[in-house]
Amino acid sequence: MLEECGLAYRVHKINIGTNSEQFAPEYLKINPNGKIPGIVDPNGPDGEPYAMMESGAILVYLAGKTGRFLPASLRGKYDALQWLMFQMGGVGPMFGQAHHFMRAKKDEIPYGSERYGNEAKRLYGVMERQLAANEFLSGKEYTIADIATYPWVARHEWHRVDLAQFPNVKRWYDAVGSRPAVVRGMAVPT
Ligand SMILES: N[C@@H](CCC(=O)N[C@@H](CS)C(=O)NCC(=O)O)C(=O)O
Repeated sequence: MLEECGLAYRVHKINIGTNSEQFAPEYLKINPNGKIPGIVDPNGPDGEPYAMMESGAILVYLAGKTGRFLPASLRGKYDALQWLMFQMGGVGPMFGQAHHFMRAKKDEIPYGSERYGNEAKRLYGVMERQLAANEFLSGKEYTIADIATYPWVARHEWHRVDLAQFPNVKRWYDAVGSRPAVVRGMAVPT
């Protein structure tokens, strides 16, 4: 989103693998939930620094700040917010759980892999139907819903989904992934 909007930013890498950096008192002031991402806008709503957690809220904030990627029409706006929340409540947590059971555990727990792997595939089915009828997730426009969802679909191999089975998701994935700002954003922080 920062790349798409051409906003200047500084990246602070937080290693969530050691179970410590995300819980450091300084970081908890930015994200009290101890998770990534978190941002600090030095020029917040009142001109003072403003810290934020929760990627969906951050995207809505940046869309409001820049006037980009959240349609102005009420229908377009609420369509985009629905699909943003679909990511926040479905794609993010379910794919994340699939990764936990399929990748992070030393000894794979088949029940967890099956449960979250099946749920991931079901969510791809929902996106497939939506993208068969629409160019982007919430309609004709590229929005913060697409920006939020793309990085999770970029990990389809981790949750063992073959994009060949979801041709419209694949078409959308290739189109979003070819945007220069997305290429730059996906290369952060390395
Ligand atoms: N709903 C949150 C989810 C944040 C989240 O779960 N972040 C994960 C990485 S994808 C994390 O920081 N995990 C580290 C931990 O739980 O200790 C958002 O969208 O910002």
